[in-house]
Amino acid sequence: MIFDRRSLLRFGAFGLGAGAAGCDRVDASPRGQDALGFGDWLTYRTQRLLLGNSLAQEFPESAISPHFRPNGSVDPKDPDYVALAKNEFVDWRLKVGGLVEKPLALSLADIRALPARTQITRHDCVEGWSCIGKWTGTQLSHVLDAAGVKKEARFVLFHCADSMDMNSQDSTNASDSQKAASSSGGANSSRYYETIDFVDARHPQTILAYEMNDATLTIPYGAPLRLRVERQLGYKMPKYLMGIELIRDYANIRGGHGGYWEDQGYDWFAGT
Ligand SMILES: Nc1nc2c(c(=O)[nH]1)N[C@H]1C(S)=C(S)[C@@H](COP(=O)(O)O)O[C@H]1N2
Ligand SMILES: [Mo]
Repeated sequence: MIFDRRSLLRFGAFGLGAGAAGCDRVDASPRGQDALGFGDWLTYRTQRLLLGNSLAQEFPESAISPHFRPNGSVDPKDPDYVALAKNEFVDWRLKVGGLVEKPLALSLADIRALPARTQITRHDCVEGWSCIGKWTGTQLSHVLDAAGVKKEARFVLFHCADSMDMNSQDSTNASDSQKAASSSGGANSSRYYETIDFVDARHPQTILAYEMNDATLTIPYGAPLRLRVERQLGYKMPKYLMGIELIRDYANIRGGHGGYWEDQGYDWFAGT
């Protein structure tokens, strides 16, 4: 192919922008043009129009990176997470709630019992590096279907175990226990979180991964469970998952931009 997907996207934004704006068969922007800003909105509409439900490239075993770079949190110090890790996550449960018919609390065994998918994909971090890894997990859609998503839900919110202000060694303004006391949904929490729309949530390569390169997922890479959303940049793939919440809007959650890094100014839509 002459164009990679990024240049196609750029071309699309110039060449098909007006057409995308006039076509309503593709998804509308998540929060409307006003909320996203014109550039983001146009990117979102153009990407969804051009790429639809296309698959991210998958690679052969020989392409797997000998060392996959771990990034962001690599060893969460939050006491509740440390306690779960100490017991090899047997007491860990993935809570599924919000706008669902049937709230769930799934163990790792429950999740491993769901149909599995394995994919070898390239992870692109916004910092400018890429690694190829092999991921095994269950499609997020299986979990969504088990819980029964209510029709008002428009986004999937992921709650993580790791507080981002506990990553740096010199964060001395509050004790660890005080920080751990702020719930993952609280406005003052610094726990990692993310949101995705249903185009990504229902995409076949969007999996809750519990294995990497044929081994149980280890702590640097997000144990016991992390999301893979293969057509998005790395920060859209939360590690250390604790809960999934179905929501109508993310404007009233934390900084209001739909994710930890989005609240620091990154784009909500990080599609490639
Ligand atoms: N919970 C959590 N998830 C996270 C992060 C993080 O710090 N905490 N960092 C993100 C970023 S920026 C990247 S590039 C990837 C890194 O995944 P890896 O450690 O498997 O390379 O995780 C993403 N998910
Ligand atoms: Mo990243």
